[in-house]
Amino acid sequence: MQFGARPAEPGEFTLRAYLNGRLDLPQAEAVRDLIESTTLYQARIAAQQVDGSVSRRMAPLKNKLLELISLLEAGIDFAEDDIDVAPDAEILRRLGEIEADVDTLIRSFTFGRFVHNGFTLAIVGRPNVGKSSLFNRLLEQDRAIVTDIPGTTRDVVSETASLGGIPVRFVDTAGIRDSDELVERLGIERSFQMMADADLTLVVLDASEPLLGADRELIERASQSGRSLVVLNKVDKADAVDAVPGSRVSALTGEGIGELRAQILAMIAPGETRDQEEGFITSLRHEQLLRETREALADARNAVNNRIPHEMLLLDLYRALRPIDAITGATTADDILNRIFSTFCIGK
Ligand SMILES: Nc1nc2c(ncn2[C@@H]2O[C@H](COP(=O)(O)OP(=O)(O)OP(=O)(O)O)[C@@H](O)[C@H]2O)c(=O)[nH]1
Ligand SMILES: [Mg+2]
Repeated sequence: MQFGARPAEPGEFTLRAYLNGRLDLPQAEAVRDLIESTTLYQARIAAQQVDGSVSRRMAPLKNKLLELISLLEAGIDFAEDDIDVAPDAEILRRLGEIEADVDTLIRSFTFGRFVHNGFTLAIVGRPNVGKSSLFNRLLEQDRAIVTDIPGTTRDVVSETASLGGIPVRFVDTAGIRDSDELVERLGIERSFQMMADADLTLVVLDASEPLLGADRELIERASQSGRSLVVLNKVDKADAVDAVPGSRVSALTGEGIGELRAQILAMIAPGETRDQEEGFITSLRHEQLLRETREALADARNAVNNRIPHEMLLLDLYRALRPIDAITGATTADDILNRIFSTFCIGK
C-alpha cells in the first residue's frame, strides 16, 4: 500500500461518521441492520432508521420530558419570585403523556423484534394429518418427506423463508402419539420442545377425521405455551371436524393457504403496526433503555403523589432522560437552560 493507505477496518466508515457527528447512534446501528437484512422489508425499515427514523420518533417524547424538567428547574430557581410554575395536576398530566409515549414504543418492540430477528413457527399435530405437506406448501418447496405412513417425520426439519417480509423459520415436527419405538419417542420429545420454543405454533388437525381427545390436549397445550393457531387440513376431503374453530386449508390443493399466511401475519403484527413503519423500534438495546425510562417515570409519578420536593422529583426525571439520551445522543445543560429562558421569558 502506498502513502500509508490501508484497507478500512470493518465498520470503520460508520464509526468515523458517528464520531464526527454525521450519524447518531441509532443511525449507525441501523447501518449494520441494513447490511444484515435478509428481506426487502427488513432492508426498508433499516434504511429508514439509517435516515434517522428512530431519533425522529423519540424527539417528541424527549421534548416533552425536557419541557417538564425545565418547568421544574425554573420553579426551583425562581421560587422566591413566587411564580407557581407547576401545580401537581399539571405535572401529572405531562407525566401521563410521556408515559403513554414510552409505553407505545415499548409495545411496538413485540413486532419490531420479529422484523429484526425473524420468528419461529412450529407445525405440530398427530401423525399423518399433513404437517409436512403444509410445511412444504408454506415454503413453496418440496423440503420434507411426505408419505401416507403415519410417523414419517422423525426429526425436526426447518427452513427459513420470508413471510410478508419477515424472515420466518418454519419447523416441521414428528407427529405426536404414544409410541414404544425409541427413535419416534425421541422425535416426539423434540416436537414438544419446539412447541415450547416457537414464537407461534400451528396445531394441525385432519378435517376429514373426527376430533380426538389427543387433538384437544394438543390445542390446549399449544395455547398455554404461547401464541397458537388451529389449522384444519384436508378440507378437500370430507369435512368432519367442525367442533373447533380454525383455519380451513388443503395442503394438497393449496386452498386456504393465502388466508392462513395472512392470519399468521396478523398474529405477530397486531393492528396497524406494520404500516406505522416509523413507529416501531427493532433494537433490544433500545427497548431495554426505554424500560429504564419507564421505571424512572413511575418513580417520578410516585414522588408527585407523595408530595416529595421538586428537587427529588427532578432526580427521577433526569434518570428518565438518561436512557433516552443513550439512544438519541446527550442533552447538555445548555439545552435545558435555553428552554428555561425561552419558554418562560424570565429575566427577558
Ligand atoms: N386429501 C388430502 N391429503 C393430504 C393433505 N395433506 C396431506 N395429505 C396426505 O396425507 C398423508 C400424510 O401427509 P404428511 O404431510 O406426510 O403428514 P404428516 O402430518 O407430516 O405425518 P407424519 O410425519 O407421519 O407425522 C399423505 O399421504 C399426504 O399426501 C390434504 O390437504 N388433502
Ligand atoms: Mg411429516
